[in-house]
Amino acid sequence: KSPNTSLRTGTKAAEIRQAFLDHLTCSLGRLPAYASAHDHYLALALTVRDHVVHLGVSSFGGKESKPQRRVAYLSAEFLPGPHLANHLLNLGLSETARKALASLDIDLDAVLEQEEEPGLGNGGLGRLASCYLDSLATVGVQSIGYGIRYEFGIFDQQIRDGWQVEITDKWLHGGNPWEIHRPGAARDVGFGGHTESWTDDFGRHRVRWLPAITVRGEAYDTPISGYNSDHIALMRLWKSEATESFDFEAFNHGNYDRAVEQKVDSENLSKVLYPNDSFRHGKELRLKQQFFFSSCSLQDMLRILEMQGAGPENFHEHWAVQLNDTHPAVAVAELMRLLIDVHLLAWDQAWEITRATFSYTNHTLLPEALEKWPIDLFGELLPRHLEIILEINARFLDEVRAAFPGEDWRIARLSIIDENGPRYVRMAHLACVGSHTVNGVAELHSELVKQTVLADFAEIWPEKFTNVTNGVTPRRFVALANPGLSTLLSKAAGKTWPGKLSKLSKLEALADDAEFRAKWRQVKLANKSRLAELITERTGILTDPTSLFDVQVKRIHEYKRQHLNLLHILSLYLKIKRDPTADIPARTFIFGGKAAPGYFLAKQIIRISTAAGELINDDPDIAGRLKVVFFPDFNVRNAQYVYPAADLSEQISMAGMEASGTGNMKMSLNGALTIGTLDGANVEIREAVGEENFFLFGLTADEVSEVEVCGHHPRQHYESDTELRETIDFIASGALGGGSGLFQPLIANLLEHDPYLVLADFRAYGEAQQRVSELWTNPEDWARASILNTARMGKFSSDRSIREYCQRIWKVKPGKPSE
Ligand code: DL6
Repeated sequence: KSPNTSLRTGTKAAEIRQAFLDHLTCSLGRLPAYASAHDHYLALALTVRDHVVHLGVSSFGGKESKPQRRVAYLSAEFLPGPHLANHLLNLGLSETARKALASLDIDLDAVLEQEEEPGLGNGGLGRLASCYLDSLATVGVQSIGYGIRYEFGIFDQQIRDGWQVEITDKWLHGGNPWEIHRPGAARDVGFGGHTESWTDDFGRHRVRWLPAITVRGEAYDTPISGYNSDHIALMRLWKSEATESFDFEAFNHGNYDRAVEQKVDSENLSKVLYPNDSFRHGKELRLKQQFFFSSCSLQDMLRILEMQGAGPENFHEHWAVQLNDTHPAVAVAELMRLLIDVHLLAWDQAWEITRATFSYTNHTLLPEALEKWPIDLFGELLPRHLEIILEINARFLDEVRAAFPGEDWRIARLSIIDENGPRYVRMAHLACVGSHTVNGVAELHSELVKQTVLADFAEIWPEKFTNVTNGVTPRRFVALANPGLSTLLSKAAGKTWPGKLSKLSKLEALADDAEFRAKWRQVKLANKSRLAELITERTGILTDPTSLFDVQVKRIHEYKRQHLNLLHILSLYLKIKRDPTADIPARTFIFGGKAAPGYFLAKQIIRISTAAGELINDDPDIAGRLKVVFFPDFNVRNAQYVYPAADLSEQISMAGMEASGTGNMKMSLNGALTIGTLDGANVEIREAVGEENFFLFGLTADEVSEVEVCGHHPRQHYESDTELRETIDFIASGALGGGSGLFQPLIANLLEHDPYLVLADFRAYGEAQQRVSELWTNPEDWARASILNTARMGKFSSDRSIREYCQRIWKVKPGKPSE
């Protein structure tokens, strides 16, 4: 029976007000008269946390007669965004809290502004993990998202003199009211050392690992609420600490540095998030981070299992463990170690349990992102795990040899150890061999996984491979981010759409209703005005909310081709300069996203977008018809302003490169039309919204492969396309400022290599943009297409994705029946 906490979890405005005041005085030690806005935030957060935790205690509570299988989502990254407003929405308390605070003369919006978001991820992969926790709680699955409590998350981005500058993220500096430290759940994790053999009482050969150092993982829990749900999910993040913080012997000998050495080294482990996405970091600390959180998490699952009165031989019946990309793939070896070395199970039984436990999601085909670790480094840090991996590999390759006699070429390609030159441990191979299911994140991507990076595995185990197309939570990205649209949707499709997104199909009929279209356009215009204000505040640039808001927000990467967009913008600029009467409707081009600090060309792409803005925005000949904005510090909070204001969503990656994309879903759901290639989830979005409501262009993935095989000559495009040549020459001339050499590396890269076929797709992109302009000049037709985009996006709720994982991969039954 759940404890009676009604004093702290009452849902009337007067009760929330009282709980808020109690927290202000009792938890924070503040007199209301002297409380700051940040104190108000902390007090309201603690008030709301009580509600969420109370739900958690009930939903995770006690011993069940037959324990359900739980889901553990292992992810090195999470990007939850600000929690407070989202919990209020999920609990149905937004308006009551507003009233409660208003009675104290406090404005809820000002309080919400105080929250610092946890930037514990780089981009799509981390945000997806957070959407999935939201949906796990919503559909009612007992689940824990395990990760790392980085002290410094993704850097804050500032733009200075047009360039990206990275500023340390200090998300914990004002305190974190959401997390609960669980000292009782702390686990120790070893590194280095050696292994030794011993014989058990039954005369069996055993191995034990004697690590050289041990680090303690401290557990910090953040409850994640679900929409209109009595379940919560937990995000359990591990912080590294020293097992012994102070070496008195060293201190007594006058060596202070040595006395705290272990503390410093241990704490470094969870200090900072590596700020690269789509690029593997061959750094020892990164491998340490991966093992640290994987080991803490598996040990925690075993601890919970024991509390439930079950043994390690039942592990797979109690836990479904999802590997979010290969970052936690070492967990395969760690579970084997825990089962055979610590719990003394036999190898075969342990291997069966391991394979029945894990499943693995691939999120990228980019070769530079596929993780592999030098075998020497791996062996030094994790000697026992290397032994286990070699044993897994030897047994696996024996099976392959038996099934495919005489086909030795398979062995080298399938092996977990890359032996082409210096030896590496291939983490995707380990994840694949150690999992019962492998999935990609959109239909096209899942096919490409089978044809490329894991082709040899797909050939021997075709049944292991499947697809689960990504999804996004409509709570945060529509209900919360776009209140105007939400009101309209609730009137048109009923109030249940945030939990049942397919209900949006009811809007279809209204696309032909002129009155509804007018309301639709009003909402969009209001969102654009809200963003325009923010743009002016952050950049000083004035934009016209009635112009077409053309948005490309995502990590900056060559494969995403922000530079294709910029070439098009500059070609429009030159067109107007040549012919001021040219028929080009007013557009505001909005860019946003972070570049990995060491990725030079990505930083050049940011610089060229700011340079384009400096050139175009105040040019009297352009007279405000084109504006270019680089919106700094794109994060979850800022995204909630940007997505609802987009008219056009730029999803223009080279086909075959973007595994799925999720920004594409968020914008289309908010009524943006997409200009895009047949890449990732674009393919399915286009199928859903109708090809007439999507601006398609560019080479297909097959055509890209063909070009790659036959070789390509970017200079031919440059020479044969006058508009392209003039645009490139214009950039090379130094007309964007900074001298003619400033963008030389970018230009040389395009003309000599063009690895992502920007020049090859330039013409088709320009033509698609021309179709965009034409439709835009007919606002009624545009509004109709915009409504149909929203109406037909029901499939892309993360609730649907999670139900698919539950049914097809985890074999777990959600508490809430499906729509
Ligand atoms: O699946 C989530 C997200 C996809 O939507 C993006 O298309 C993909 O680029 C991203 N992948 C990564 C790569 N990280 N690693 N490894 O972030 O995943």
